[in-house]
Amino acid sequence: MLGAPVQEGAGRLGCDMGPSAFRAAGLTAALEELGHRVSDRGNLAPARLRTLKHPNPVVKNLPEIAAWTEALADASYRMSAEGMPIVFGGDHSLAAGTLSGLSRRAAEQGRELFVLWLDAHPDFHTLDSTASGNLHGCPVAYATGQAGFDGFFPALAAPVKAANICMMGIRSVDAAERKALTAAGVTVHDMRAIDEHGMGPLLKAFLQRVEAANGILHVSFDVDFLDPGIAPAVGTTVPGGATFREAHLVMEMLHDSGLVRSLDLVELNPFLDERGRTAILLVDLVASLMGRRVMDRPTRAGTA
Ligand code: DIR
Ligand code: MN
Ligand code: MN
Repeated sequence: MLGAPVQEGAGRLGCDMGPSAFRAAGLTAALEELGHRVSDRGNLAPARLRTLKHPNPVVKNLPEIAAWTEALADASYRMSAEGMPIVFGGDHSLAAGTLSGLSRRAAEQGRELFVLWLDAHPDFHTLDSTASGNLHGCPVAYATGQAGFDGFFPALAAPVKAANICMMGIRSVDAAERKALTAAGVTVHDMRAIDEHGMGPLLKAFLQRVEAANGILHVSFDVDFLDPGIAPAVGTTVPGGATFREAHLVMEMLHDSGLVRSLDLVELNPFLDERGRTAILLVDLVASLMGRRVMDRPTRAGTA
């Protein structure tokens, strides 16, 4: 695991404390208790800053986010050869780097990278379409090779196929994103779809697609996927998010699938937390993803 204390992509300060909060909430111990061997690589630093000016005047901290993306792409590419990279932030701009490095690795292995994006937001803005200028709203557009990032963000070795992305928990989409998501062919299960069909069946259908394609699965977990009532430590709370059990079910099903090869944990803002409860919930969710369960049951991976 690797901490990425990037906060320049979010609209408010505090995500730089995320890595410390994950550690203080016991992430390492939770994984070791499940029998995993854990190597905490400490916190990453960004690459060297370049002077970058984008014509869209609202864009914030472009040199910083480009430098983080460069370092994260490299780190996640390297870590994916050694085990299962868990990168904890840090705001969601860090996924620009992890998706870039992981898709490069998958392409070299002749496999397709699939992405489960758990978030209130699709983060599908380009540098031209963003209205807030907060670059945590852009990583999916960048990683899928949407136009307008050339010369600003590092070049992609292998873009992620938009059709290989499944988003769940979505409930705050800007107009430009809605159009672009549909055009690109991203699967978006908004909260209404989850209410209507249930988290389990929607996730199951996606996992079956990944398995049929012999794909590699990356999970990108934004704290605001969760309902703010159970997870207050995030700068962009949106009502109507995933419940405690919906979130655990996702993680439990992901574990049983045996398909997950890497994980981002993002947008935890400890400054906004209540006695660490959001950080602790996140650690428990990661434990479910990594095999914690109520009762033994058969799994596809055979790791019961
Ligand atoms: C919001 C993104 N649509 C924006 N907000 C996010 O600022 O462009 N919050 N990603 O987590
Ligand atoms: Mn996000
Ligand atoms: Mn979000």
